Amino acid sequence: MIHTKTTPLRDSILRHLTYSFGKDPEHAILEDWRMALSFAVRDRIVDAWFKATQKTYETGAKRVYYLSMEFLIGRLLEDGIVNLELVDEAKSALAEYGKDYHEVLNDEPDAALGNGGLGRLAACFLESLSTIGCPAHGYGIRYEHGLFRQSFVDGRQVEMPEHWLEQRHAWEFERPEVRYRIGFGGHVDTRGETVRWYPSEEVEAEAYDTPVVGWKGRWANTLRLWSGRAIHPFDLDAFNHGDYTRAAAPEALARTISRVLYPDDTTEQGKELRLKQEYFLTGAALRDILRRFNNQFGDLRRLPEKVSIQLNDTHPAIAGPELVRILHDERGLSFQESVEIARGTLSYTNHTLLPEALETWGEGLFGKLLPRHLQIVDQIDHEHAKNFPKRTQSMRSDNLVKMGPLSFVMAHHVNGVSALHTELMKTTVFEELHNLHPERIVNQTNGVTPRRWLLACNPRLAGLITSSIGEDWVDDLGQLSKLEPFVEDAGWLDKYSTIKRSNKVELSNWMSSAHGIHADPDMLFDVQIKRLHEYKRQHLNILETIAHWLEIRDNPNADWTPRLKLFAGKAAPGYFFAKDIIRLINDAAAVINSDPMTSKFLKIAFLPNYNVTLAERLVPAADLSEQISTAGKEASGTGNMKFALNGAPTVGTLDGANVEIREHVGAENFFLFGMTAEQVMERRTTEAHARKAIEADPRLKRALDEIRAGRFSPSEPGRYEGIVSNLEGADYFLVCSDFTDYWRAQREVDASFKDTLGWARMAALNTARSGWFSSDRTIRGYMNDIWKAESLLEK
Ligand code: F58
Repeated sequence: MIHTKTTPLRDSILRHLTYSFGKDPEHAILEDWRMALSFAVRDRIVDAWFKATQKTYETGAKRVYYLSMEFLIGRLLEDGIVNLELVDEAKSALAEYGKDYHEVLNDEPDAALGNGGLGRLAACFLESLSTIGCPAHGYGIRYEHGLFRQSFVDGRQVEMPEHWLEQRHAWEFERPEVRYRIGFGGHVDTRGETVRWYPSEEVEAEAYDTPVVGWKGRWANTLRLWSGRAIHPFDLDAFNHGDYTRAAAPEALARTISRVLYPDDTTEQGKELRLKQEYFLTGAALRDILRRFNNQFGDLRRLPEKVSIQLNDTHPAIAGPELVRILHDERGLSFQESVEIARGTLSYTNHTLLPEALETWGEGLFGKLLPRHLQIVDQIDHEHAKNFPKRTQSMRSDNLVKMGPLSFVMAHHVNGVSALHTELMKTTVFEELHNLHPERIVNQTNGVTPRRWLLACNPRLAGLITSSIGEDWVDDLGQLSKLEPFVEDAGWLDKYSTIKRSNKVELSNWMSSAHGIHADPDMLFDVQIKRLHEYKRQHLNILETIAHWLEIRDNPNADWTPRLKLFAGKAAPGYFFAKDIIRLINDAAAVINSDPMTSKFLKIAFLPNYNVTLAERLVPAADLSEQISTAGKEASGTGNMKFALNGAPTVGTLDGANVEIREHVGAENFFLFGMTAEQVMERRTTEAHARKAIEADPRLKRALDEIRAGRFSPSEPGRYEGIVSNLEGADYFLVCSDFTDYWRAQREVDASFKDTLGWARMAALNTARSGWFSSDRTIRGYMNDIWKAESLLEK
């Protein structure tokens, strides 16, 4: 029986439970119910998926390909249910079987195939591409182990492998017929004009497809993830000789390639595997893209007209040389024309200005794994230098292959992810290349999908919005501005604050049952959730918290605004300074939370294992959003947008998209502090800036003294000497220099929060004025300015 829209969900669930999973309702476990519901929902997505594919073929439309090493998609069941508007039906269907909807949703593991913002952005983009009806594929790697699971032991981060596929996964379709051979190493054979690469090692990339459905199920695109397999999985000869390890070796080796997601790129070991992963993804994606193009159009000169490939950071930047290799070496086009076709097809998004995060590869390693590509990079660089003789920024200096300049030269457009970031790209990392190609850099400020980040995660607020202005905001978020008049209505504001309070109660209940953390929902919920990094300055936050605690102790009877400081985030396993910050926050929490003198006014909680699902719990319940990076360092941020949308005003610096958030929500609804990017650069040149800042602020000095004296680590007083001496010394991220102004901004927050109605107004204006931060707007920007692609829903 086919499960169409007309089959009641209740029947589809039972049918799948019975025939797909072989269980009757009496014996089904929670996972069976989750799978049966997922399959029932999936059936309905598949219909839209087929239709979208068919329409793309029929119209011969241009296709967009988003290549990314990360897709942080999180859970998919609720996403499907919400986008197909099946929430009520799913709830009542499960209730008929005596099952709780939320319990069933909570059984789904997070697909954590990404580290942070970059991976989550890719996931929001996929959903928006489907909502808009732009024909698109995401290409990534099907990591067996996603981002590590984090727990705390005595306050320290401990990493454990993540295994999302251990439980059954409902959303992918294995495509054993879609496989490509990906080679590494070997040698290059040149005979006259003919050049051929003969790899010495090959693995197979096998496709797994996940349909991504857009709002109201009008369109669905594909996320195609590659998994590594051996070409000859089993060495029978070795087996027959009793060498079972050698017999299984080819398979084990090939699988290594898609085994784990890289948690950071700071360590040397494993660099080779990372480069292999990047070529594995890119090589497989390009073969697949060209196969599809050939079937439909044939003439490779039309590639830029029919195909747009977006490189999510430099990780798939090998696409440039690989495309040139295929066009030139394998398909016989001239080198020059191959470069032009590749450049007409590729565009590149930069996500960071941090010099240590811009990818480079030692030419030894690069040449060993990809000998032909190294020659091609050299030739591209040579030609570029010939055209621009005064050029100094090469992609081939210091015995390195530099992926930033390579991506820039091989892309028709290069974009930054917020207005400030894009301008800084032009004056810092890509200054010279920008001057040579002034039309190439464009801005596309990031956004987030309103389906997941408001409609699904904050149903109470979504309900109030829909009852106030109708439901069109869901895929036209600018309509939230229609809420502005309601903000003058005290009755409406009261509803708005009641919703925030309910969300806080719900979060408190969850924290208490899941983690034994007891929080009073009347406190100000002050939230900083993101990867741990010195530039994100979680240590500025905890320093201010400690200083504040000491001040409350000095005067425990004053009318302090009660606050709960919430933290969550993972540190890269090899980033020891960041791990020390986590431990300091946990140590400070242990001391401060058990201080009876202050416990009414201040609590700290660091929730373990931050992931998309935890963010979905925290964002709707936040009163205050901490976006406190050193100006000039956070390319955009997207958490900042989720908070503003859900009615948590920002305390933040003029960094990344904070600048644009402040412009949209209004300066009076944003707690600004800190130096500007320009002042930061200037301050770094001031001698002993940190010492001077510490001397000038007794609160800061006291907090640092207490940490140094072991107040939070009595069994090991010197535990945080590294952090304290770093702050007193180099303080590259200017924690000390920004402390005093951060403190001032936080006291302004305290005062504002006391005015309940005023705060509700400010929060509601944040919601009403965040419409611009929808990833639908961002994707339309890419479609118009970069891809020249069209929506097939509007045709
Ligand atoms: C982030 N980058 C930016 N990189 O830091 C953030 O400002 C921006 O909003 C976001 O991209 C989306 O544009 C980011 O998340 C990574 O996670 C790297 C991936 C490769 C390994 C090292 C971390």
